[in-house]
Amino acid sequence: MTTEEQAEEARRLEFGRWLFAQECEFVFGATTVDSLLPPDLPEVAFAGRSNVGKSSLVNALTGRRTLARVSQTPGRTQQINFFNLAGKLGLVDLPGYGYNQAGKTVAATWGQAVRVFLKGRPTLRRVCLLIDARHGPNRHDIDTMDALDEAAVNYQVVLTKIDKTKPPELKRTTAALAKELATHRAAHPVIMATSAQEGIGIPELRAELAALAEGSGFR
Ligand SMILES: Nc1nc2c(ncn2[C@@H]2O[C@H](COP(=O)(O)OP(=O)(O)OP(=O)(O)O)[C@@H](O)[C@H]2O)c(=O)[nH]1
Ligand SMILES: [Mg+2]
Repeated sequence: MTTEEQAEEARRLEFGRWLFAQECEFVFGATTVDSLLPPDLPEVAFAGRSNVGKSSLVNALTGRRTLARVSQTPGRTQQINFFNLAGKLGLVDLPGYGYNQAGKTVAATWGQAVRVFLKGRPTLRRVCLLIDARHGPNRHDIDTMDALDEAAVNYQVVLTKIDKTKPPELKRTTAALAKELATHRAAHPVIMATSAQEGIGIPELRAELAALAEGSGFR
């Protein structure tokens, strides 16, 4: 990295730190397509299988323990939850896929609302696709990648719970994923490695996402 690139990186990190230290409020939880919040701010959504750590990541990014509800039991988040970060960036915590405790009909409605949201949201700047660093992608994750490719929605893989992996394992998962991502046209090539629990990779992810916020001045 040149000195100039280092200075740019420091500015990105600082802006991310600043933005995510601002007020973040829960706005609305939608369960149906009709009740989605009207598109307004640039948005980042957090998607991935149940229990992968989406709500925990939203809390870690915003430095709040209880903004988004977290649970030991998969299927905790059952709505499309909209958060407003400083009036500059929308954060959207999605219900997980691959598991549900609710009745089938309700689950189908959520699934449909999520699909409509992911495919037709004009303000959606990026989807963070969360994948457990211990397990790598499963069939559902690959299907989601394919659907996002088709909808031309930019997405970035965020590995979660890296505190539970050893470096060689993490390296293997990352290498295999990079190979997979190279075959997906809407995928962002950079894989973020995080632990919401230990705060690892959180400043870097803040910088990455803050660059998408209104008036950030970053690309
Ligand atoms: N060790 C470790 N555990 C984590 C981490 N992030 C989340 N967890 C745990 O994983 C479980 C699920 O976390 P959630 O944030 O509720 O997961 P989610 O993806 O929102 O789940 P759904 O809402 O059910 O789709 C909880 O027990 C968390 O404490 C992490 O970085 N490290
Ligand atoms: Mg959740």
